Amino acid sequence: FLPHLVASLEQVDETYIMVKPDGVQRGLVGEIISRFEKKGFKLTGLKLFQCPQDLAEEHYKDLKGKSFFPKLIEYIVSGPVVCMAWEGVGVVAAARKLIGATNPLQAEPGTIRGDLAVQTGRNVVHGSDSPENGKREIALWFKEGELCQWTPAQAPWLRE
Ligand code: IDP
Ligand code: MG
Repeated sequence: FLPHLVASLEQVDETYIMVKPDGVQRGLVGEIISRFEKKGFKLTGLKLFQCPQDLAEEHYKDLKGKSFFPKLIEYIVSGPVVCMAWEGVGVVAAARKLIGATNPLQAEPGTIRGDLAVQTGRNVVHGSDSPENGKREIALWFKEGELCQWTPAQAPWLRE
């Protein structure tokens, strides 16, 4: 029982992070990538991409009934996005913390949205909300061969 518990605490997860079109237009790509890089997570996928309508709708399918859904899709396809896959122990929840609340006015200072945005409809960045959605979204946005498995040189300095 105990080894199982320890193993699950140490489980490496994956999350899909995306700089939305406003973040790209505002020149915040480097700043946003930097926050995840400095924290110590591992980048396994990265591309600038013009998202087609059907992919935006599939990505946000759980929000399909919402009144803001059409404007959300219009926003996501309005210009290029930066797609990223990040890996690490606890990366999904930690990335959500780094990103901050959905409404940037409620996001804490120090978070990406808290520091860099003012409106829910222009909140600069996406992050998966569960390990399952992390896997689902990475598979949706990246093709085979676009992801890299590698060992960062700093690995032993990040985790004992
Ligand atoms: P999250 O991005 O913090 O996970 P979700 O509730 O999953 O938030 O919503 C997805 C995205 O839809 C938000 O990041 C935001 O861009 C947009 N959105 C959510 N709620 C609203 C709203 O009330 N008005 C406009 N856009 C919204
Ligand atoms: Mg969400």
